Amino acid sequence: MRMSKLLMPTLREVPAEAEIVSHQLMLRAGMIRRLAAGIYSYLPLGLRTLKKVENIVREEMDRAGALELLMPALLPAESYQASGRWEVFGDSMFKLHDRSGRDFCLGPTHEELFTETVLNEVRSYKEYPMTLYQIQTKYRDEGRPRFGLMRGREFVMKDAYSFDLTKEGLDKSYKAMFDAYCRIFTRLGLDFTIVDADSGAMGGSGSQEFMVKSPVGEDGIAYCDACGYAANYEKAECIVSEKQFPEGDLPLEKIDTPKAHTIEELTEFLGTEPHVFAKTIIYKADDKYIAVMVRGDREINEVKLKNLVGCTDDPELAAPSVVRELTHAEVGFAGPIGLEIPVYADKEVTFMKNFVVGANETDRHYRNVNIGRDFEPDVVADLRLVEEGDVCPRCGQQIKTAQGIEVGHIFKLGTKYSDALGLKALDENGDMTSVIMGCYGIGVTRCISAAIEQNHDENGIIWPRSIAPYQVCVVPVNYKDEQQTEAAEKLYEKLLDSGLEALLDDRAERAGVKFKDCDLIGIPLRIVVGKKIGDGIVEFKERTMPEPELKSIDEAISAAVDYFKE
Ligand code: 9G3
Repeated sequence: MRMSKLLMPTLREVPAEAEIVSHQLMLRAGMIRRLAAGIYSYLPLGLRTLKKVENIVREEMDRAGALELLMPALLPAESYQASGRWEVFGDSMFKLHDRSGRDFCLGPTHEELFTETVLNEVRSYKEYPMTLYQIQTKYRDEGRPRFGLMRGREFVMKDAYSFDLTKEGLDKSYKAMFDAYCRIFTRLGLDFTIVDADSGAMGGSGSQEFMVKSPVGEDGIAYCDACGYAANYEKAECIVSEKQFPEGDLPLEKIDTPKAHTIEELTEFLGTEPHVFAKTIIYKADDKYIAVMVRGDREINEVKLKNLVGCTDDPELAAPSVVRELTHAEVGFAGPIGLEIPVYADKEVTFMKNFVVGANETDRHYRNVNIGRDFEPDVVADLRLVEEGDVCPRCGQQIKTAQGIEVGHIFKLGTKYSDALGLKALDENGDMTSVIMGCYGIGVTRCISAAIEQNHDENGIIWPRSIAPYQVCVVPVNYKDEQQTEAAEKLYEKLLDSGLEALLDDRAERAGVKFKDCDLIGIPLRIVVGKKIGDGIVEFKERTMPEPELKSIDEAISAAVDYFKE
């Protein structure tokens, strides 16, 4: 492609709207342009990379035996109403009406549609197992779209759905997708970690997320270098870590703690460590209220709480008016003693001795509280958030934490959708049974952002060679020098003839501008045609190499061909 003809509106300055590097560089490199919050146009360079990512996903899904379909994005409400999800996702679902007033939505995900397709089109149980997939634009009206393609309201997802007659079959389909995902993210040049994850609203028997470690990732990861354990922050199992407490069963005392609402104020006032205090937080779980206790130096894990309580909606903090009604005290003085609602305690609370809790009286606390004598929790479970330095639940070594970008998420769904939509088939005993499903997502456009977050420097993008928009760029140093421009043309033609995706920077610009643009858009190889062309020598430079190598024209061509053979 001649760059004098390429629509590549590079920017010198970082647009104010972009907070993270990948978003800044995609705008500066002229890859995408924002149309509205979370909605982007793909200019030529952005579209070329998007298609390369899609094709790698497609190749590996096909290799894994999955069949590609394409579903509509404009969907009648009925499918989601049948599964009960029409209301569940509230404002996140883009809903609209057609001219006759009929309810439609822009598809956010397609469990229902794929289940219906199999229901309508698969005639015999002999056709199972099957895995179907699509690479398609999804729509979700995110409350906080941000970070460019990282969290958009319109984005490209590969979503796959497996259909089996037995649990063993699901395990096999799931493993095939797991292996395909490992190949996909490896080919995309992403350094990824696989973490055990919560299945959330999807239900089912477990899920795993493919995470790209990055400080701008929205998900927390807890992992152990020693044994390879890795889990999403929300799911990570916590081991009790004991702390020092005063010995013996000291007598219970009610004490004045004026205005000591928070841990900090309380420990300051009492001159104790945070861990001597047990927090009691009142939650609304669906239509009931519960008290949740964790040690003062810990945080409550609301995903674990939701899964333990089994509530439909996310548990939320009780309103101050409710707290006052239930505890007869201002917020900040709640405690388990004399409370009328169920008390859920994190395991670590049962190891506390002579500790401090709210007295359910404003400005009053109890100290020297002991479980058994003073109160009994109704439920004891792992309810706290994992922390850096915790003990690994698998091998006992140190847990580390990191942020991650979720680029893939695979679920063992079970029969949630096949039950809801009536997808049944004969099993080996000749009985009609609900088909067992899995679902598997990849954030295709999000992978582009993740690749840049992991591969860039101060000059711009460093594309993994498999998804670079072009592979090699030929740059004549002096566009007024006929010998250089003609040699550059010839070299460019030879590279094309060798099957490479080549750019020729034939713009009437200074060499420095050309070099800067070539680095900014992240082209893996650059071949410079300068004064040495008189001796048949060119400069051959990989994007990550500090200095170019001198090569003959033919050596440069074969080196470029070899570079992309890997
Ligand atoms: C919705 C809306 C937002 C959503 C969903 C549905 C997330 C929704 C979870 C999934 C699960 C899997 C198939 C591919 C793999 C992931 N946000 N999820 O279901 F209606 Cl508005 O999408 N889907």
